[in-house]
Amino acid sequence: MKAKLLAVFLAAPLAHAATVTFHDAENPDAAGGIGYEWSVTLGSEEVISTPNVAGSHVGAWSWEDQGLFDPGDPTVGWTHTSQWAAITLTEAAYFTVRLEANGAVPYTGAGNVGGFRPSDNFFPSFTLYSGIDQDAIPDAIAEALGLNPADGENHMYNNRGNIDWAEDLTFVGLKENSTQSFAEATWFLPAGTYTLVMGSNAPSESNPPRQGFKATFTTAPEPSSALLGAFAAGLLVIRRRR
Ligand SMILES: [Ca+2]
Ligand SMILES: [Ca+2]
Ligand SMILES: [Ca+2]
Repeated sequence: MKAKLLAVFLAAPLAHAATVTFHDAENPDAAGGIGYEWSVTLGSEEVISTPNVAGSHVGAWSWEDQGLFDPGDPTVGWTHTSQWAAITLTEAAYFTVRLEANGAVPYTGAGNVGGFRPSDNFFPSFTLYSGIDQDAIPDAIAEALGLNPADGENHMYNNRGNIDWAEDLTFVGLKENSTQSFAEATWFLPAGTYTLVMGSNAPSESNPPRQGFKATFTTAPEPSSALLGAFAAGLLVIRRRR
C-alpha cells in the first residue's frame, strides 16, 4: 500500500508556474474576436484547474444543440453558452483536458442546489483548435452571416471542424460525450497558442439551468505511466500534430 501511494506521489506533475484566469468586467479578455472566458498558461509538466467562480457554468446543450441542425447536416454549438479558453503552452507537451461536473459553483438563482449550480445535466464535451482569434470576422464571412466584422464572433460554431468566422483557428480534435459526468482527452502539442471550447452535450429536449463545471489542464513532457496504462487499455487516443 505504502509503495503504491509513493508511486502515485512521484508520478504527480509538479505544479508551479501554471496560471488560470477567469475574465470578468474587472479583468476583461482582449477586445475583438472570440470573447474568451478563460486564459490558461502551462509549462511542460504542470496541472491547474478552474476555480469555483460564479461564472464557471455552461448551457446543458451548449457544445451541440440538435435543435439547430437536421440529421446529417453540419453540427453546431452555441458560442455564448459554451465557454472558451485561450491556452498558451510555453513548451511542447502532452496536454490533457479533463472536464467534469462541479456542484461547488456558487449560484442562488432558479434551480440552484443548496446555493450552487446544478450539474446533473452536464455531459462535458469539448473541441480544441490551434491558435487564438482576437480580431474581426473576415468581411465576406461577416456579410454572409449578416454580422459586422467587429462583432468578432457568431452565435453558433462548428464543433467538429474549422470555424469560418474564427479564421485564425485550426481544428485539432474533440471529445464528444453524452453519457458521463466527466470527459478527458490528451494530445501531444507543440508550444504555442490554442483555443478550447467547453460545453455540454445533453439532449435538447428540456431547458435546464446552466451547469457548473470544473476543467483541469495537465501537461507532461512524456506520457505518464497512468496515461500509458490508459493507452494499453484502449481508452485514449493521442493525436500528434504534424
Ligand atoms: Ca476577445
Ligand atoms: Ca477573427
Ligand atoms: Ca485574423
